[in-house]
Amino acid sequence: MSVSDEPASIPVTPGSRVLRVVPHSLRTTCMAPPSSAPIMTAPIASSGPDLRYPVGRMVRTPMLSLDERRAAIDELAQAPERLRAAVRGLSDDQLDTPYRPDGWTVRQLVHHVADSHMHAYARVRFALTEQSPTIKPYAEAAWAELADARDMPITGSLALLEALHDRLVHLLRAIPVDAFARTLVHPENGPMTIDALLSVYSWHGRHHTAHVTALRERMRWA
Ligand code: NI
Repeated sequence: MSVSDEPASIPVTPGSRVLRVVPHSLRTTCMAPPSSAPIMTAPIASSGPDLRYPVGRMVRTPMLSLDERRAAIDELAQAPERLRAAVRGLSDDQLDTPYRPDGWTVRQLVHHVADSHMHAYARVRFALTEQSPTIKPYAEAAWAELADARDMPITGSLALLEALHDRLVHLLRAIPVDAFARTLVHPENGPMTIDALLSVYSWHGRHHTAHVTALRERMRWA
């Protein structure tokens, strides 16, 4: 089964929760499983808080208002420093701690955000320079198991994110309003506008940073 790097938007009915049963090979991914995975409902009380979604599930918004777009770009601008602050002072042992049972380690999370946002950077550029190009998904769970993502210091990925976001944010603040309606085609999720990419990736940085801050709180790490 291929692994979608960004999930389809999943409607959440107020007062209800869904528990998605996924193959073990997918459990380390930060993202929801593909829509073909079986779904069963479960009462929230039996499973406790869902550690995977500390800021809620991603909502992909095809068209943002001017204020929403400005806020999303501002969030992208702040994301590298927020992640850097979230991991500041952690030891190697702490960086190698999974953020939840069967989850990625903090180190893998940081490298994953860099992997993911390199795709964001490239995807925006493809959408701006080609006519509705089809982009390449990637197997994010497999990428997170590669040697550099498992073992390397996080300094490189933090610096990479700062450089990527500097360029991406400069670009997004420079393009005309109608450019945000330009599209690319995700082979699994269908057509996506640049606004949709913005809504996805602004959430994505906040999502993984919250994994780290929530872990620090639970573990009572200073
Ligand atoms: Ni992710």
